[in-house]
Amino acid sequence: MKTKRLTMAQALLGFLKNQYVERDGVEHRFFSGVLGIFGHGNVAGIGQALQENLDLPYIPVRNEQAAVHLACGYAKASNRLRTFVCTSSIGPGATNMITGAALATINRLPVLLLPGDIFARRNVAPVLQQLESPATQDVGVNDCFKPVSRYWDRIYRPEQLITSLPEAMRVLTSPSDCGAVTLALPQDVQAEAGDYPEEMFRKRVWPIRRPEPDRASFERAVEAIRASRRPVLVAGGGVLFSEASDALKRFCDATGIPAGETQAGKGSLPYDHPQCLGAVGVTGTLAANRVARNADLVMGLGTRFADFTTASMTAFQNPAVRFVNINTAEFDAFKLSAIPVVADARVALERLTQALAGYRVDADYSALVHDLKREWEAEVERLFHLGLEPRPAQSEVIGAMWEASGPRDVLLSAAGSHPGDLHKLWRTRSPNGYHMEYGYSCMGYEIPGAIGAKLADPSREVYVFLGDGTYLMMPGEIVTAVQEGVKLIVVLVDNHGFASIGGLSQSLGQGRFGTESRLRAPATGQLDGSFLPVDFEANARSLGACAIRAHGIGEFKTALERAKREDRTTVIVIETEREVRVPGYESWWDVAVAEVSEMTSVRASHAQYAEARGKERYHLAGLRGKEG
Ligand SMILES: Cc1ncc(C[n+]2csc(CCOP(=O)(O)OP(=O)(O)O)c2C)c(N)n1
Ligand SMILES: [Mg+2]
Repeated sequence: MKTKRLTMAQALLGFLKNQYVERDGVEHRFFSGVLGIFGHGNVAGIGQALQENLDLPYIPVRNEQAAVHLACGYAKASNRLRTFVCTSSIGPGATNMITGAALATINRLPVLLLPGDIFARRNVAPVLQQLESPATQDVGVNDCFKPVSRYWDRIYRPEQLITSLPEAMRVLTSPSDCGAVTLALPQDVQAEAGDYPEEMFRKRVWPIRRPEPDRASFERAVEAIRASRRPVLVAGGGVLFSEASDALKRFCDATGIPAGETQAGKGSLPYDHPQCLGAVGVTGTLAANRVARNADLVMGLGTRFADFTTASMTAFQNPAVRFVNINTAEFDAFKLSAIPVVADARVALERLTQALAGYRVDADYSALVHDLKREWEAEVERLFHLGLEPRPAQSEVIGAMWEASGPRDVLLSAAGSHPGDLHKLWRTRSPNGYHMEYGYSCMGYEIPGAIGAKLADPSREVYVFLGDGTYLMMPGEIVTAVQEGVKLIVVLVDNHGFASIGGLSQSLGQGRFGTESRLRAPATGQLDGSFLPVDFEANARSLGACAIRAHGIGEFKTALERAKREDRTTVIVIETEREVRVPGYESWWDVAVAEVSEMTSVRASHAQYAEARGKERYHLAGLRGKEG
């Protein structure tokens, strides 16, 4: 066997830069570079190896958490066909990545994390930033990555790379198991030399499979769909990952079945497709929620049925409702006692369209879908043009942004009141035109995630929509956007605090306690003084962005036009009327209310809560036998 003498870090990068994936006959280099921050735990190992491998570009970020968000944004916008590697020092640099790892795994996005780790050799322990244990020497902070990683390993000896890396690649490229992969790299081992087989550094192409459905489940699914009179599709993120939008369109055209969309699946169909009902669930449209409530068959397509989709198990109220789930992950396919079709979305849709030839929903149902959709579009128009002065409602800001954007532009957001409003109101015109991180709904994802989305496709304008609260979590990544010459249009909605959680608090009888951005007033000792004097415009400008403050919708529209002409990241700050919110549409979300309280408002809220919970259902009937 021919070998090459390299440090573990040199061997690792030598391997990673030669990994490719292939789907539908198209090849992609899987890792586009390495993101991170150097410290003593990686500078001599990975840092040195990066210098010798400049064809794997190194991109410094401002916070390790943001590195993982950036990689996730990139992977999501690339339909999981490409990603980044993230390197960190040991200790706090490493643990900063844990939130990102959870986000990746929950959203089923491939990211490779390489936290530095304490000395394997141990004789100099405890090293700077080492967590010690009196019970064992075999534990450290990187063990915290285990529950949030789909694959986790620690490389104690240089040759362990040779068997660990193929496992990491298997998981990262798996359509069903993908998520964060963590390889903890002790800082001494990173720099240690070993003899690595040359074979390890040859180009390797990993197939991204499109699994076919098994015959028995498929036939049962076809039978169930043919027998249904009020079927509805729930399109999840799997549709986009599978690039199944055209297949979905053909399926809907042929069968007349309408489709609601989850946050991750929004944009699976263009908003103006006659059977696109838009958002479904807690943040759903009236059209989708009404259709879902009465459906006798729900086809879950690439969805994991999170509580926002099932409206905390209240969305599907037809006593006879049954589920057919199409998913690459067996785990998701079996949810809600569905007929499990473990398969790729595109393949399954193509097969189903053929097998269902001659089936079509009746004219009454199509007419109902048509009417509900028309009513919904009128509601969106109303919310886009409320005409509030001097401060517009958030829905008007969304409307102006939508009107300014082009059909291929990307809207990106993650947490606050924005996911709910955008899920309902944004009119997605092309696949991946709506990029919402709502698996983890992580404040701070927006700016780094958007850098990732923009790097994935620089030809698309990326609009970032975020709140004052979420902006303050990670404004520093504007610096990374400037560094990389990445242009984003960031719309910062200032409503002086957490309008979303404030609204929730209010609805629970808690009067917005602790959710407004206010000074502590000396008179009361409470946070009930005037609004915090944060100058967001100056903040964004100080980080290198172009910054504009817009007063009212007219100025906001002008600012958007200017932002479109700018060639660098532009932040537009607009204050909104926080009391005017987009309502819910016949839906419910289970947030447990205090069962006992001194406060009458909380007691009243609990009484309503107990009643609403009565609508929550178990869906157990699907898999029972014929006699059942
Ligand atoms: C990292 C993180 N911490 C806390 C939360 C809980 N949370 C969800 S929305 C929100 C407030 C967001 O405030 P802002 O960005 O101003 O948006 P607004 O609610 O005003 O629309 C909070 C604290 C979260 N989603 N992520
Ligand atoms: Mg806010």
